[in-house]
Amino acid sequence: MGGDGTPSFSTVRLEVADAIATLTLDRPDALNALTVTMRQELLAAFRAIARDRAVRAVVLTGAGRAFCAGQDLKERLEPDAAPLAVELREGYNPIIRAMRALDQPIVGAVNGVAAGAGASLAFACDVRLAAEGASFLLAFGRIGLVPDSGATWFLPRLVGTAKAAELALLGESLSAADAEHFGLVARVVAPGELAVEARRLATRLTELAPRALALTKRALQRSWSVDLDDALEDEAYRQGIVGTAADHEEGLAAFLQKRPPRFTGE
Ligand code: LHQ
Repeated sequence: MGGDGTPSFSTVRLEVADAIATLTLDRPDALNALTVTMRQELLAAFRAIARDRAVRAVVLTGAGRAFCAGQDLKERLEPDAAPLAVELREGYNPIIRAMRALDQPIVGAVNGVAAGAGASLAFACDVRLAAEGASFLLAFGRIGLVPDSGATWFLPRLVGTAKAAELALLGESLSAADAEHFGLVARVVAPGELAVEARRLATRLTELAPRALALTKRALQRSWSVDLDDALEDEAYRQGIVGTAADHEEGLAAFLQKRPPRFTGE
Protein backbone atom coordinates (compact mmCIF):
# COMPACT_ATOMS: atom_id res chain seq x y z
CA MET A 1 0.00 0.00 0.00
CA GLY A 2 1.37 3.41 -0.94
CA GLY A 3 1.41 6.29 1.54
CA ASP A 4 -1.79 7.69 0.01
CA GLY A 5 -3.64 4.39 0.41
CA THR A 6 -3.08 3.32 -3.20
CA PRO A 7 -2.16 -0.39 -3.31
CA SER A 8 1.30 -1.19 -4.64
CA PHE A 9 2.14 -4.21 -6.78
CA SER A 10 5.25 -5.82 -8.26
CA THR A 11 4.22 -6.17 -11.93
CA VAL A 12 1.81 -3.29 -12.43
CA ARG A 13 2.06 0.29 -11.22
CA LEU A 14 -1.00 2.12 -9.96
CA GLU A 15 -0.70 5.86 -9.49
CA VAL A 16 -3.63 8.09 -8.57
CA ALA A 17 -3.43 11.84 -9.03
CA ASP A 18 -5.91 14.54 -9.99
CA ALA A 19 -8.79 12.03 -10.15
CA ILE A 20 -6.91 9.94 -12.74
CA ALA A 21 -5.67 6.41 -12.03
CA THR A 22 -2.72 5.55 -14.23
CA LEU A 23 -2.20 1.81 -14.47
CA THR A 24 1.08 0.75 -16.05
CA LEU A 25 1.84 -2.83 -17.07
CA ASP A 26 5.34 -3.10 -15.71
CA ARG A 27 7.44 -6.04 -16.95
CA PRO A 28 9.26 -4.17 -19.70
CA ASP A 29 12.01 -6.79 -20.17
CA ALA A 30 9.32 -9.29 -21.26
CA LEU A 31 7.35 -6.65 -23.19
CA ASN A 32 4.85 -6.64 -20.32
CA ALA A 33 3.80 -10.23 -21.05
CA LEU A 34 1.14 -11.39 -18.61
CA THR A 35 2.08 -13.83 -15.86
CA VAL A 36 -0.26 -15.30 -13.23
CA THR A 37 0.98 -12.73 -10.71
CA MET A 38 0.53 -9.89 -13.15
CA ARG A 39 -3.00 -10.92 -13.98
CA GLN A 40 -3.88 -11.15 -10.28
CA GLU A 41 -2.37 -7.72 -9.68
CA LEU A 42 -4.08 -6.20 -12.68
CA LEU A 43 -7.44 -7.48 -11.47
CA ALA A 44 -6.75 -6.24 -7.94
CA ALA A 45 -5.81 -2.83 -9.36
CA PHE A 46 -9.05 -2.56 -11.33
CA ARG A 47 -11.00 -3.59 -8.24
CA ALA A 48 -9.20 -0.95 -6.15
CA ILE A 49 -10.03 1.65 -8.80
CA ALA A 50 -13.69 0.56 -8.83
CA ARG A 51 -13.86 1.20 -5.08
CA ASP A 52 -12.16 4.60 -5.24
CA ARG A 53 -14.82 7.27 -5.68
CA ALA A 54 -12.09 9.89 -6.09
CA VAL A 55 -10.98 8.30 -9.39
CA ARG A 56 -12.95 9.53 -12.37
CA ALA A 57 -10.89 8.21 -15.28
CA VAL A 58 -8.23 5.56 -15.88
CA VAL A 59 -5.24 5.43 -18.20
CA LEU A 60 -3.91 1.96 -19.04
CA THR A 61 -0.46 1.81 -20.62
CA GLY A 62 2.73 -0.23 -20.78
CA ALA A 63 6.24 0.42 -19.42
CA GLY A 64 9.09 0.42 -21.93
CA ARG A 65 8.68 -0.20 -25.63
CA ALA A 66 5.58 -2.44 -25.60
CA PHE A 67 2.00 -2.12 -24.45
CA CYS A 68 1.65 -5.85 -23.73
CA ALA A 69 2.86 -8.99 -25.53
CA GLY A 70 -0.04 -11.11 -24.25
CA GLN A 71 0.33 -14.28 -22.23
CA ASP A 72 3.87 -14.89 -20.95
CA LEU A 73 4.72 -17.87 -23.15
CA LYS A 74 7.70 -18.87 -21.00
CA GLU A 75 5.42 -19.29 -18.00
CA ARG A 76 3.20 -21.59 -20.09
CA LEU A 77 6.12 -24.05 -20.31
CA GLU A 78 6.31 -24.45 -16.54
CA PRO A 79 5.12 -27.90 -15.35
CA ASP A 80 2.45 -26.47 -13.04
CA ALA A 81 0.90 -24.21 -15.67
CA ALA A 82 -2.90 -24.46 -15.54
CA PRO A 83 -4.86 -25.69 -18.58
CA LEU A 84 -5.60 -22.86 -21.02
CA ALA A 85 -9.37 -22.91 -20.44
CA VAL A 86 -8.77 -22.53 -16.70
CA GLU A 87 -6.28 -19.68 -17.27
CA LEU A 88 -8.92 -17.91 -19.31
CA ARG A 89 -11.88 -18.51 -17.04
CA GLU A 90 -10.03 -17.72 -13.83
CA GLY A 91 -7.27 -15.37 -14.97
CA TYR A 92 -8.14 -13.38 -18.06
CA ASN A 93 -11.92 -13.23 -18.27
CA PRO A 94 -12.34 -11.63 -14.83
CA ILE A 95 -10.00 -8.81 -15.90
CA ILE A 96 -11.95 -8.11 -19.07
CA ARG A 97 -15.22 -8.22 -17.13
CA ALA A 98 -13.80 -5.88 -14.48
CA MET A 99 -12.72 -3.41 -17.15
CA ARG A 100 -16.13 -3.42 -18.80
CA ALA A 101 -17.97 -3.22 -15.47
CA LEU A 102 -15.84 -0.32 -14.25
CA ASP A 103 -17.86 2.90 -13.85
CA GLN A 104 -14.86 5.03 -14.76
CA PRO A 105 -13.88 5.23 -18.44
CA ILE A 106 -10.56 3.69 -19.43
CA VAL A 107 -8.22 5.37 -21.88
CA GLY A 108 -5.85 2.86 -23.48
CA ALA A 109 -2.52 4.55 -24.19
CA VAL A 110 -1.04 2.00 -26.56
CA ASN A 111 2.63 2.85 -26.45
CA GLY A 112 3.97 -0.11 -28.46
CA VAL A 113 3.04 -3.58 -29.61
CA ALA A 114 -0.23 -5.00 -28.25
CA ALA A 115 -0.17 -8.72 -29.02
CA GLY A 116 -2.49 -11.60 -28.18
CA ALA A 117 -4.30 -11.02 -24.91
CA GLY A 118 -2.40 -7.70 -24.78
CA ALA A 119 -4.41 -6.59 -27.82
CA SER A 120 -7.57 -7.79 -26.05
CA LEU A 121 -6.70 -5.59 -23.07
CA ALA A 122 -6.42 -2.62 -25.41
CA PHE A 123 -9.73 -3.51 -27.08
CA ALA A 124 -11.46 -3.61 -23.68
CA CYS A 125 -10.57 0.03 -23.02
CA ASP A 126 -13.24 2.63 -23.79
CA VAL A 127 -11.05 4.90 -25.90
CA ARG A 128 -7.65 4.14 -27.39
CA LEU A 129 -4.76 6.40 -28.35
CA ALA A 130 -1.72 4.88 -30.02
CA ALA A 131 1.84 6.09 -30.38
CA GLU A 132 3.30 6.13 -33.88
CA GLY A 133 5.17 2.84 -34.07
CA ALA A 134 2.65 0.98 -31.91
CA SER A 135 0.95 -2.03 -33.47
CA PHE A 136 -1.75 -4.60 -32.88
CA LEU A 137 -1.05 -8.26 -33.42
CA LEU A 138 -3.63 -11.04 -33.15
CA ALA A 139 -0.77 -13.41 -32.43
CA PHE A 140 -2.99 -16.26 -31.24
CA GLY A 141 -3.09 -18.20 -34.53
CA ARG A 142 0.70 -18.11 -34.82
CA ILE A 143 0.87 -20.41 -31.81
CA GLY A 144 -2.12 -22.50 -32.79
CA LEU A 145 -4.66 -20.80 -30.53
CA VAL A 146 -7.91 -18.96 -31.09
CA PRO A 147 -8.31 -15.28 -30.18
CA ASP A 148 -9.37 -14.92 -26.56
CA SER A 149 -9.90 -12.51 -23.68
CA GLY A 150 -12.72 -10.87 -25.61
CA ALA A 151 -10.86 -10.40 -28.92
CA THR A 152 -13.55 -12.20 -30.95
CA TRP A 153 -16.24 -10.00 -29.39
CA PHE A 154 -14.50 -6.63 -29.49
CA LEU A 155 -12.74 -6.79 -32.82
CA PRO A 156 -15.73 -7.14 -35.20
CA ARG A 157 -17.50 -4.41 -33.25
CA LEU A 158 -14.50 -2.09 -33.49
CA VAL A 159 -13.37 -2.64 -37.07
CA GLY A 160 -16.23 -4.53 -38.80
CA THR A 161 -16.48 -8.20 -39.60
CA ALA A 162 -14.33 -8.27 -42.75
CA LYS A 163 -11.29 -6.60 -41.22
CA ALA A 164 -11.77 -8.55 -37.99
CA ALA A 165 -11.68 -11.84 -39.89
CA GLU A 166 -8.54 -10.80 -41.75
CA LEU A 167 -6.75 -9.73 -38.59
CA ALA A 168 -7.86 -12.72 -36.54
CA LEU A 169 -7.22 -15.38 -39.18
CA LEU A 170 -3.97 -14.13 -40.67
CA GLY A 171 -2.52 -12.66 -37.50
CA GLU A 172 -0.64 -9.97 -39.37
CA SER A 173 0.55 -6.87 -37.60
CA LEU A 174 -1.67 -3.78 -37.88
CA SER A 175 0.22 -0.50 -37.69
CA ALA A 176 -0.99 2.39 -35.55
CA ALA A 177 -1.82 4.38 -38.69
CA ASP A 178 -3.93 1.52 -40.09
CA ALA A 179 -5.53 1.03 -36.68
CA GLU A 180 -6.63 4.68 -36.82
CA HIS A 181 -7.88 4.22 -40.37
CA PHE A 182 -10.06 1.28 -39.31
CA GLY A 183 -11.35 3.06 -36.20
CA LEU A 184 -9.53 0.84 -33.75
CA VAL A 185 -7.81 3.83 -32.17
CA ALA A 186 -9.18 7.34 -31.83
CA ARG A 187 -5.89 9.02 -32.69
CA VAL A 188 -2.20 8.36 -33.32
CA VAL A 189 0.26 10.69 -31.63
CA ALA A 190 4.05 11.07 -31.50
CA PRO A 191 5.56 8.63 -28.98
CA GLY A 192 6.78 11.46 -26.76
CA GLU A 193 3.28 12.94 -26.69
CA LEU A 194 1.31 9.80 -25.83
CA ALA A 195 1.36 10.09 -22.04
CA VAL A 196 0.50 13.79 -22.17
CA GLU A 197 -2.31 13.27 -24.69
CA ALA A 198 -3.74 10.33 -22.74
CA ARG A 199 -3.70 12.41 -19.59
CA ARG A 200 -5.30 15.34 -21.38
CA LEU A 201 -8.10 13.07 -22.61
CA ALA A 202 -8.50 11.53 -19.16
CA THR A 203 -8.62 15.01 -17.61
CA ARG A 204 -11.48 15.94 -19.95
CA LEU A 205 -13.29 12.82 -18.78
CA THR A 206 -12.74 13.74 -15.10
CA GLU A 207 -14.51 17.04 -15.76
CA LEU A 208 -17.70 15.30 -16.94
CA ALA A 209 -20.53 13.91 -14.81
CA PRO A 210 -19.34 10.52 -13.47
CA ARG A 211 -22.75 8.82 -13.34
CA ALA A 212 -23.63 9.92 -16.84
CA LEU A 213 -20.30 8.53 -18.07
CA ALA A 214 -20.85 5.22 -16.28
CA LEU A 215 -24.37 4.86 -17.66
CA THR A 216 -23.22 5.87 -21.16
CA LYS A 217 -20.53 3.18 -21.01
CA ARG A 218 -23.12 0.57 -20.07
CA ALA A 219 -25.65 1.74 -22.65
CA LEU A 220 -23.10 1.50 -25.47
CA GLN A 221 -22.18 -1.98 -24.35
CA ARG A 222 -25.78 -3.10 -24.03
CA SER A 223 -26.66 -1.75 -27.48
CA TRP A 224 -24.99 -4.75 -29.09
CA SER A 225 -27.42 -7.23 -27.67
CA VAL A 226 -30.74 -5.37 -28.03
CA ASP A 227 -32.95 -4.09 -30.84
CA LEU A 228 -33.73 -0.41 -31.44
CA ASP A 229 -36.97 -0.50 -29.44
CA ASP A 230 -35.14 -1.89 -26.46
CA ALA A 231 -32.32 0.65 -26.85
CA LEU A 232 -34.81 3.56 -26.97
CA GLU A 233 -36.44 2.35 -23.78
CA ASP A 234 -33.05 1.78 -22.16
CA GLU A 235 -32.00 5.36 -23.00
CA ALA A 236 -35.21 6.70 -21.48
CA TYR A 237 -34.62 4.63 -18.35
CA ARG A 238 -31.05 5.86 -17.95
CA GLN A 239 -32.03 9.46 -18.67
CA GLY A 240 -34.64 9.11 -15.95
CA ILE A 241 -31.84 8.32 -13.51
CA VAL A 242 -29.31 10.99 -14.43
CA GLY A 243 -32.04 13.53 -15.22
CA THR A 244 -32.99 13.76 -11.55
CA ALA A 245 -29.40 13.94 -10.30
CA ALA A 246 -27.69 17.04 -8.94
CA ASP A 247 -25.08 16.87 -11.69
CA HIS A 248 -27.72 17.47 -14.35
CA GLU A 249 -28.95 20.50 -12.42
CA GLU A 250 -25.36 21.71 -12.18
CA GLY A 251 -24.84 21.18 -15.92
CA LEU A 252 -27.90 23.26 -16.74
CA ALA A 253 -26.97 26.00 -14.27
CA ALA A 254 -23.41 26.15 -15.63
CA PHE A 255 -24.73 26.44 -19.17
CA LEU A 256 -27.07 29.28 -18.27
CA GLN A 257 -24.42 31.06 -16.21
CA LYS A 258 -21.83 30.58 -19.00
CA ARG A 259 -19.30 28.90 -16.68
CA PRO A 260 -17.66 25.46 -16.60
CA PRO A 261 -19.73 22.89 -14.65
CA ARG A 262 -18.45 21.41 -11.39
CA PHE A 263 -19.80 17.87 -11.33
CA THR A 264 -19.68 16.01 -8.03
CA GLY A 265 -21.02 12.59 -8.99
CA GLU A 266 -24.25 13.24 -7.08
C1 LHQ B 1 8.00 -12.53 -24.27
C2 LHQ B 1 6.74 -12.49 -24.88
C3 LHQ B 1 5.72 -13.33 -24.40
C4 LHQ B 1 7.24 -14.12 -22.80
C5 LHQ B 1 8.01 -11.12 -25.89
N1 LHQ B 1 6.02 -14.12 -23.35
N2 LHQ B 1 8.25 -13.35 -23.24
C6 LHQ B 1 -2.49 -17.56 -24.32
C7 LHQ B 1 -2.26 -18.66 -23.48
C8 LHQ B 1 -2.91 -18.83 -22.25
C9 LHQ B 1 -4.10 -18.43 -21.95
C10 LHQ B 1 -4.76 -17.35 -22.44
O1 LHQ B 1 -4.57 -16.75 -23.63
C11 LHQ B 1 -3.48 -16.66 -24.31
C12 LHQ B 1 -3.52 -15.51 -25.14
C13 LHQ B 1 -2.29 -14.94 -25.71
O2 LHQ B 1 -1.88 -13.90 -25.31
S1 LHQ B 1 -1.56 -15.81 -26.98
C14 LHQ B 1 -0.37 -14.72 -27.61
C15 LHQ B 1 0.86 -14.65 -26.78
N3 LHQ B 1 1.75 -13.67 -27.31
C16 LHQ B 1 2.48 -13.87 -28.43
O3 LHQ B 1 2.41 -14.87 -29.10
C17 LHQ B 1 3.45 -12.77 -28.78
C18 LHQ B 1 4.87 -13.27 -28.61
N4 LHQ B 1 5.82 -12.20 -28.87
C19 LHQ B 1 6.15 -11.80 -30.11
O4 LHQ B 1 5.63 -12.28 -31.10
C20 LHQ B 1 7.16 -10.72 -30.21
O5 LHQ B 1 7.90 -10.70 -29.01
C21 LHQ B 1 6.55 -9.33 -30.45
C22 LHQ B 1 5.98 -9.28 -31.88
C23 LHQ B 1 5.48 -8.99 -29.45
C24 LHQ B 1 7.66 -8.26 -30.34
O6 LHQ B 1 8.76 -8.66 -31.14
P1 LHQ B 1 10.18 -7.95 -30.96
O7 LHQ B 1 9.98 -6.49 -30.91
O8 LHQ B 1 11.06 -8.51 -32.00
O9 LHQ B 1 10.67 -8.37 -29.49
P2 LHQ B 1 11.28 -9.78 -29.04
O10 LHQ B 1 10.54 -10.90 -29.64
O11 LHQ B 1 12.76 -9.75 -29.21
O12 LHQ B 1 10.92 -9.77 -27.46
C25 LHQ B 1 11.72 -9.06 -26.51
C26 LHQ B 1 11.77 -9.87 -25.24
O13 LHQ B 1 10.44 -10.04 -24.75
C27 LHQ B 1 12.30 -11.28 -25.50
O14 LHQ B 1 13.00 -11.69 -24.36
P3 LHQ B 1 14.59 -11.89 -24.37
O15 LHQ B 1 14.92 -12.41 -23.03
O16 LHQ B 1 14.89 -12.84 -25.50
O17 LHQ B 1 15.12 -10.50 -24.64
C28 LHQ B 1 11.04 -12.09 -25.65
O18 LHQ B 1 11.23 -13.45 -25.34
C29 LHQ B 1 10.16 -11.43 -24.62
N5 LHQ B 1 8.75 -11.66 -24.92
N6 LHQ B 1 6.79 -11.60 -25.89
N7 LHQ B 1 4.47 -13.32 -24.88
